[in-house]
Amino acid sequence: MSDERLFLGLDSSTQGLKAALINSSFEVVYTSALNFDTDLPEFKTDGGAHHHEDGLTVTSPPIMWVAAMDKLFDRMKAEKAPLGKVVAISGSGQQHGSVWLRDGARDALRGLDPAKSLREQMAEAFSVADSPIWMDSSTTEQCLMLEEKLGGPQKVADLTGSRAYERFTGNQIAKIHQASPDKYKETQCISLVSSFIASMLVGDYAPIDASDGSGMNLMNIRTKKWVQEALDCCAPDLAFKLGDVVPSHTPVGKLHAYYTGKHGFDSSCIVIAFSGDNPNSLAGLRLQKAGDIAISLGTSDTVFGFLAEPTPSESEGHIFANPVAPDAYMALVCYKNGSLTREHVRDQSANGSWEEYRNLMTKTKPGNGGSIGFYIKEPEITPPILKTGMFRFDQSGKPVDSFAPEVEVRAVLEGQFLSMRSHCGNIGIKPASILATGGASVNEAVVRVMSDVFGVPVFVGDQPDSAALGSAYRALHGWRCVVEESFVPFAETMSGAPEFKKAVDPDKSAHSVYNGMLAKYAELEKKIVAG
Ligand code: XUL
Repeated sequence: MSDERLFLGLDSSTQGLKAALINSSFEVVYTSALNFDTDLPEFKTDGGAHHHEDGLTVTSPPIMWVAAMDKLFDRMKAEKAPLGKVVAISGSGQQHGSVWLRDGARDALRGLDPAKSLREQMAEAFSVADSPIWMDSSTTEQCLMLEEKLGGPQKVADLTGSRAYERFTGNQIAKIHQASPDKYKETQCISLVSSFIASMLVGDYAPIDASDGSGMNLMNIRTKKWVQEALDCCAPDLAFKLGDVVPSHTPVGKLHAYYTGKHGFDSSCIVIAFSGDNPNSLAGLRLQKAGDIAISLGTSDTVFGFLAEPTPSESEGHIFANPVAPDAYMALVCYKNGSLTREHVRDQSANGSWEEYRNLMTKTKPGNGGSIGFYIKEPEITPPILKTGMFRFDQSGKPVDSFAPEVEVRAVLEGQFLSMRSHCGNIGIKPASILATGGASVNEAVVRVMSDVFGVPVFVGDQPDSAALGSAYRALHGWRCVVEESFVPFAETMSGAPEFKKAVDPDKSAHSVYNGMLAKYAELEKKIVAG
């Protein structure tokens, strides 16, 4: 195995930095992780971030991300990770966060000296010491400005894939430009977290990739070029500071000599463009063609979809450029009411027992006799429902105060998946098969309803650290494209990867019952959204 080639995926997330090394048979041969709060306590972060007093501003010190690289690479070397066999590296960054580099940063990157730490050498590189991250929601004013300038939220969504969102980088840039014009002026390059980590590896400014670039409200998702009107609305000379967008499989340079001497990497190792954590998770979940979708069932539920033709919407989800297929798209739809809401219903109606829950489910039929429920324990994002509560309707659409326990346990699952089907359909997701991941994916009652509502088979498999693993897959994919001197389909690169296990096939008659319920569900939902 001495000539075995390895591929490294790094994931700079909100809370820490992870590494996953895979071989060409997709086996994970080494992993490592560090946590910003506990491994770098001097930055005094909470969950990797600083939450400011206004309750809206959330930032992280970019020098902490630099220090984390020193620490992780030193640890990997000490643990004798076979870094000399790594032929390509790619990676992931929490989406939307920005890194502001001043004049002189490029020289520091180019001249990285293995006798010193990255932290020492990058200490003076930042024009903004506190990078805004995705948890920041302080830019409502800038979002309204952008929507007004571009012709409304749907117009912004049509152009950039999402309506203006507070955490999206363009709005964050506009805020910093307005609040600190001097800092803006001093800035030579604005990177995303993803492209910044890649910059440290290649020792130069690495470009933003199209998939993570879609989380900025600045890039045309179809042409993958900056929308000049959006740039002009945010700040002057922005195109220059952002540089050009590249497809996600692009090699962005050779690994800088800093890492060969210091950590034992081979000098031929290349770096493939880094991307956002959600795009990398799409790759890590091995979604390969239009119609592949994954539903991650966790505290919040997230739907990842691979799609050929998007229909962006001002009211639901995000469309990004696809990280593994330059002509395709990915959709991301997040729900706040996920496992905690399902567990709340289990606790109220099934004595906290999933077994009792499953027994209760057998007492009702798909479609629940026409009863429909909306379980909004937390203010919901998809669709936006701020007023929390449980809203139940009988078969004639009349509000009722409660359901019998056997109706209640079915209503929450049917409601959640009808909502997913309806909103995912609105933005162009047409599932051919579903991969269910996350805690609740082992629950048969849950995957049965999921399969019947969507009318497609459901596969299951837990994929922990999907962003780091997806980065390693993308390193392999990008490397194959370089070796073959042309684009190789991701599916071809991934052939031979382990298959996920099929959990259920849809029941045709149950599916047709759900088809008949969709319109009624959407109509009731409209009423709830309207308050
Ligand atoms: C996606 C988003 C988060 C971050 C978390 O739009 O804001 O998922 O990417 O890392």
